[in-house]
Order: sequence, then structure tokens, then C-alpha cells
Amino acid sequence: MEAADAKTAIRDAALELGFDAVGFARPELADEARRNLGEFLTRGYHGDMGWLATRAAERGDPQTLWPEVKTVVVLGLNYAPETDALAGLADKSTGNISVYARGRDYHEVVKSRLKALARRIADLGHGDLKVFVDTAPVMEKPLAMSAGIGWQGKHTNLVSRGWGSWLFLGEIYLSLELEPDPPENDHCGACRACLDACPTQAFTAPYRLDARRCISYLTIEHKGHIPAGLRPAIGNRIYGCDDCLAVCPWNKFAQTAHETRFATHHAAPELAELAQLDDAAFRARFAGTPVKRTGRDRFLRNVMIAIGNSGDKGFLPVIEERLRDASPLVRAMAVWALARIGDAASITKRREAALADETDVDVRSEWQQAGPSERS
Ligand code: B12
Ligand code: SF4
Ligand code: SF4
Repeated sequence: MEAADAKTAIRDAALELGFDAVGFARPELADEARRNLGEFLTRGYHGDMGWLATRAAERGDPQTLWPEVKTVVVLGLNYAPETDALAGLADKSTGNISVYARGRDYHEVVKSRLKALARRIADLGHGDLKVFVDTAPVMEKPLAMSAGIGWQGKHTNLVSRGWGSWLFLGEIYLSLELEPDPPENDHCGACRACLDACPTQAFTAPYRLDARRCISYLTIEHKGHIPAGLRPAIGNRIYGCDDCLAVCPWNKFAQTAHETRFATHHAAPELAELAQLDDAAFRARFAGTPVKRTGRDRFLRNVMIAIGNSGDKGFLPVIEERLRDASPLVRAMAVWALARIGDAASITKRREAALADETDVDVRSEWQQAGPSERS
């Protein structure tokens, strides 16, 4: 089969398997992307995502990851929500889970499709290949831009003219050389809607993100205590954040995802109910979804922050229970929540008792910070 025919066959197979976007790129990144990655890491913008730094050389160069690669096939899968992605932010009695995590884990869905496509390509007899999604050391967005699927918007994610900001990405590296597609141009123009929408001002400039301020990082990747100054802006976002994606004007071209496994199952769970989850109940409830990634303690840390941001005294009994939680992450955020919504007299009493107890370091430190100033 000629290379041009192979390209058509791969594209057709990808679309047939349900991918929404397909593009072909050379296995190289622009020097600028590599330099940017270096500067992002040097500035420490990756926070405690040490894995971004440890395999930076492979991330910055597909041929370092796999020397035989001659072509990168980039695939996009639409996950646009049926309704307003930000509607759940208004109801403070519930937690808002970001769109990508409301249904089946996309890693599984994209990977199983990539594997099916890989089998079809292997049947065409075109040499070796490797399949990657998300967790591999691959800079997926710059490669997707080179492959013509979209451009990296000012919010740093890939925006497509056909699907807006709602595309998952995955790649197949081929040892076969195929003609690359023309790269896509930047169509952000003078727009800055995403930059202005960010609740925590995580963009230090257009196209530049300090992940340490991003709610997605704080609620999913970050393992420790979330800095006190950022907690109020988190609102009821208990897993990820969609604000910068959702305001992108290019979304008007997106159609609701046809992949039913992304349909919403966990969009607006009651905070009071989530705060009661023990480890087994958490795992049972979120099995097969991306939410399971944080584990129960980090998730409940987020839930307690959302409760603290609710301003609703009806949560006081729930907070009371979590003050005795086995996890110091959860206990400390229960203290924070109590300091935000409890009444002054009981807070002062508890604070004094907690400060006298030197055994619970996390709780003590939280009470130290949550002094009277916290309530002013
Ligand atoms: C690490 C990571 C995160 C981190 C950091 C995000 C980031 N923008 O880097 C955190 C946890 C914050 C995150 C959040 C989210 N993520 Co994420 N994430 C990744 C991951 C694993 C690596 C991205 C990476 O290489 N970052 C390093 C930076 C340097 O590279 P970059 O983002 O391409 O940025 C370029 C420029 O914008 C510029 N730049 C950006 N920041 C800075 C800073 C400085 C100082 C400089 C000089 C330059 C610069 O340089 C880069 C190269 O040119 C990718 C999967 C993958 N393997 O690629 C998924 C991925 C990017 N995530 C994805 C998603 C869906 C999300 C969320 C929407 C999830 C959510 N709803 O909560 C949010 C969106 C937040 C946002 N505005 O980016 C999708 C995006 C799909 C798309 N259409 O683009 C990906 C591709 C996963 C996938 N396979 O589908 N993510
Ligand atoms: S995901 Fe949310 S917190 Fe992160 S950059 Fe976008 S708007 Fe800001
Ligand atoms: S919201 Fe505007 S600036 Fe941001 S990615 Fe979309 S078009 Fe670009």
C-alpha cells in the first residue's frame, strides 16, 4: 500500500472507531515548546508533579521516547457536556465535579479505542507502533497543534474549530513515515475570556499557567494541604475545574459527546453525603471514574473546603464528625470549615483546647492560622 493510501486507511479507521479528530505530525516539537517546558519546570510551576520533570527529555522529544518513531498520529475524542458545564457551581449544598470526570474514566475509553486502532494499523502491515494517552511522557497539545487538530489556546489547552475546548487527546507513534498534515494556526485573536474567568488567577500571562494555583492541580494532583489563601476561590469545585474551558467562544461549534460512557453520573453529589464516605464507600462510589485517583482522604479534604465555602450552618454536625477523622488532611480542613461557618464562642473554646494539644500537628497548625482574622 502507498503511504498516501495508508494515511487514508488510518484516518478512515480512526473515524470509524469513533474518534472525532485525526491528524498526522512529524515526531518533533518546536524548539519553543521544549524551551517553554524547561522554563515551566525551572520556575517550579509544576508543583509536586515531579513526574513532569523526571522524564522531561522524553517529553520534549518523541524520538528520545522511542527512537524508531517517524510519524505521530494524534487522535481527539469529543467530551462536550450536554448542559452548561458551570451550572453546578451555584448550588453550594452540592459538590461540582469537572466535566471530564463525571462519567467513565477517559483513560480507559481513549486507550481501548487507541488499541483497537493500533490493531487495525498493524493489520495493514506498516511496521511497529506504540500507543500513548495522558500519563506517558508526551507533550500531547503541541503535537496535536502540529497535526492540525487545533491550536493551544491562551488557557494552554487545545482548542479545535470543530469541537471547541472539549477534546481528549491520545497518540499512536508509528515507525512508518507518512506525510504530515498542515499545522493549525492560533485563532484566539484578542479574546481573553479564559484568562479572566480563572477563579485563582492561575495564568501568569496568556499561554502560561502556574499549575500550583490551578484548581485542577490543587484538587486532584496536590497531595498535601491546599494553601489557605486559595481555598475560598475553590468554591464547591471538589474535583477539577472547567471555568477556563467553558467560557471559550469556540465551544459554540461543539456538539454533545456521542460517547455515552462520558454521560454524567456524578455531576452534583450532595456534600453532606460525600463527607460521610469511608474508604470502601468512596471506592465503590467512584469505581471506573477518574475521581478514584485522589483516594478518599484527598477527596474529603476537597469536600470539607467546599463545605467551608458554603456558608451553611446546616453542615455543622457533619463538620463535627470530620474533626475526629483519622486523616490529618481531613481533620485540618474540618477545622478550616468550622472556622468559616461556626459561631464565634464555640470556635474560641475549641481553638484554645486544640492549641493546648501538641500531639495533632496538622490540626494545631490549622487552628493557629484560623484565628480571629480568618473570620473577618
Ligand atoms: C500536567 C497536566 C495538567 C496539569 C498542568 C496543566 C498544564 N496546562 O500544563 C494540571 C493538573 C493543572 C492539569 C489540568 C487540566 N488538564 Co491536564 N494534563 C497535563 C498533562 C499530563 C501534561 C501537560 C504538560 O505537558 N504541561 C507542561 C506545559 C509546560 O506544557 P503545555 O501545557 O503544553 O503548555 C505550553 C504553552 O502553553 C506554554 N506554557 C504553559 N505554561 C507555561 C509557563 C511558562 C513559564 C512558560 C514559559 C510557558 C508555558 O508552554 C508549553 C509548550 O509550548 C497532559 C497530558 C499530556 N501528556 O500532554 C494533560 C492534559 C493537558 N490535560 C487535559 C485536561 C482535560 C485538563 C483539565 C481541563 C482537567 C479539568 N477539567 O480539571 C485541566 C485544565 C487546566 C488548564 N487550563 O490547563 C487534557 C487537555 C485536552 C486538550 N483539549 O487540550 C490533556 C491533554 C490530557 C488528555 N490526554 O486529554 N493538567
Ligand atoms: S482549570 Fe480553573 S483554576 Fe485551572 S486555569 Fe482553568 S479556570 Fe483556572
Ligand atoms: S477563551 Fe478566548 S483566549 Fe481563551 S482559548 Fe478560547 S478563544 Fe483563546
